Amino acid sequence: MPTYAIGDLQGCHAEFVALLERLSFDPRRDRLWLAGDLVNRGPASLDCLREVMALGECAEVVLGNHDLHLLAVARGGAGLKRKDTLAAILEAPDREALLDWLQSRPLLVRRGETLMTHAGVPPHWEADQAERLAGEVEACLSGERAGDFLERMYGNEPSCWREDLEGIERQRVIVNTFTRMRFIDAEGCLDFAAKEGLDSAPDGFAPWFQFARRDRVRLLFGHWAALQGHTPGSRVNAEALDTGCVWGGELTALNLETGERISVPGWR
Ligand SMILES: [Mn+2]
Repeated sequence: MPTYAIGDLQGCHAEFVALLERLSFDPRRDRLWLAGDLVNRGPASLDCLREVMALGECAEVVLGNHDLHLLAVARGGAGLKRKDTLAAILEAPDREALLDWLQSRPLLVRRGETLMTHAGVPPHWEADQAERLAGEVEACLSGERAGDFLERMYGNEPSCWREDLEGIERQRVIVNTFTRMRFIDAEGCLDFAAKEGLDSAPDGFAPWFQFARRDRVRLLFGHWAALQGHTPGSRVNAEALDTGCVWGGELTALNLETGERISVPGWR
């Protein structure tokens, strides 16, 4: 009963189906972990959502920034952006069921010492704390005032975590960390200005996985296509899953038991 972890689909439905075929994936036997950003930028976000939702209990999914953007547009009053390819979902007859399902996905999945989030887990959050903080935002998304939360979730401030943050400021740092983080500094502050390239880190900032952490948990993450599946200079046990399917790279599955990576060509 293999478990496979796959990075950002971003609407690459045909590639997702091809990868599952390559794996001889059997939902009665195998398990799938998806690192978020199921939708947007690619050609078939609606099909991706339907396909993953139909997998039911055999797929574990965490929310990415594009998934949250979809929810913010549909239910939080946010506007579509020029490059968004979300219209088919917003107009779909099963839209509410798809959005309800998406909104009830977690920010973090944990099995033992393996944790999956969309962007990663910063060194100043140990596994138990990361799980608790993700739970705080998951409670907002499933609560009666989820619409309010989706309206106020966006923003780059505050950019630094402090344990005494409260309310929307606290929730915003948690969301931004788990779904948007790339470069951080030694105090754990997030950068939002740099491009994806590893050489674009501002002074004093470095990729989050280059800072040592006290535990040795295994961290699975997507979000950062420019890494091409690598974590150069890593000082933690982290595995990059986004190999840029929507940008003409590949869609990759990591076999969590054997460590083998299996890829199919991305969208051209
Ligand atoms: Mn992302």
